[in-house]
Amino acid sequence: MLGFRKSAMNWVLFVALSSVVVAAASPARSADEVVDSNAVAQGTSESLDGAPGGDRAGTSCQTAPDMFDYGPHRLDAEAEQLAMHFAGTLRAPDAEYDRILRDLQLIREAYPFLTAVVDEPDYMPNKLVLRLEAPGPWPNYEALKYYYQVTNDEIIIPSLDIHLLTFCDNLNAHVIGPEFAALADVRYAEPDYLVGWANRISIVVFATDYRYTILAGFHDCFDGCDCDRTWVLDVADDGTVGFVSYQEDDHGWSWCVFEDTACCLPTGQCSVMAIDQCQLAGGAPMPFDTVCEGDVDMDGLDGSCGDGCPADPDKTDPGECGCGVPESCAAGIPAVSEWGVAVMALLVLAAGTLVFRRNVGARASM
Ligand SMILES: [Ca+2]
Ligand SMILES: [Ca+2]
Repeated sequence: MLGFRKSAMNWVLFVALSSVVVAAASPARSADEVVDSNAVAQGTSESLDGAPGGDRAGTSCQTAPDMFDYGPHRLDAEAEQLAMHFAGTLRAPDAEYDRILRDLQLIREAYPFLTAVVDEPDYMPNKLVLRLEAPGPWPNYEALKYYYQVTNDEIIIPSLDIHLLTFCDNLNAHVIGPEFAALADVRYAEPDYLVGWANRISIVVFATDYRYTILAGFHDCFDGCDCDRTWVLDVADDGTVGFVSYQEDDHGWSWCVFEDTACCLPTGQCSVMAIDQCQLAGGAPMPFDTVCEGDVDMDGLDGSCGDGCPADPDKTDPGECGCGVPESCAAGIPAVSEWGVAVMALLVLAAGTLVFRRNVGARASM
C-alpha cells in the first residue's frame, strides 16, 4: 500500500508539473479501465493462447532475427501480469502463466464471490514513460525501440523530452525500464503508472503450494482504499484449494462497513452472516448480491445453496424428467430395450424353428 501511495504521489507530482504542456496528450487512466480493456482483448484473441511464435493476430508483433521474440500472445492479461511479476521476467513464462491461470480458475470455482476480485495492474503493461537526454539524435534509443518493436513513440512533454512508448505486446515494466534507462540517450525510464486500483493479488510459493493473497479494497480508492478484505488461499499441485485466512481491515476508518453475506452452511441451509464466521463454520460465502431463497419445499436444502428444484421436496436436481416429475419417468426408456431383447429372442426362436423343420423335412424325404 505504501508503494502504491508513493507511486501515486509521484504521478500526481508529475501531472501537476506538466499539466499545462500535456493537457490532452495523455489522460490519466484508472486501473478499472485497463482491466476492462484487457477483458475485451481477451475476448478477441482466444484462439491465440499458447500459439507458437509467428501467429500474432491481435498484436502487431513480428518475428525477425534482429527483433525481440515476444513468444505467444497471452489470452488472459491478469494471469500474464501476475506471472511476469512472480517470475521477475520480461514476459510471462509458460509454466507460471499456465499455473496461475489454472489456480485462479480453481479458486473462483471454490469461492464464487472472488470472481469479482480481479487483480488490477498499477501500470500500463505495454507502455513505458521515459525522459531523453537533450538534444537528439538518439541512435541507441532508436535501436532499442526497433528491437522491442515499439509501435508508438508519443512525445508527451516536448520541453522536457519526455516520451510515452507503446510496445506491440505486454512487458514487465520493472524489467524493460532499467534496460532503456541504462542507455546514454535516456535520463530515466519508469512504468506508466495508474491510479485508483482497488484489488491486488500477490503470490508466494511454499513447496508445491502456490499461496494467493487476494486483497479487495473499497471506499475512496484513488489514493489507496480506506477499507479492505484479504483472503489467503493455497492451491496445491493437484489443484486442491485450501483456505488459510480471511481478514477485514478498516485502517482505523469508522466508515468501513463489512457487509454480511449469504452463506451456504454444510447442512444445506443459507444464512446471512460475516464472511469470516461463514468460513469458520465450514460454509461457502456466496456472491455479495445473493439473497437466501429459503427452503420452501423443506427438503433440507436452501434454494440458494444448490436445490435445483426449490418447490419439489423429492428432488434437488431436475435430472432427466424435470422438477415436479419423479425420475421414474425414465423407466420407459429401459423398457424399450427390454422389448428389443424380447423381439430378438422371438426372431432367433423363429429362425431356429425354420432350420429345424427344414432339416427334419430333408431327412424325411431321403
Ligand atoms: Ca429446498
Ligand atoms: Ca427441492
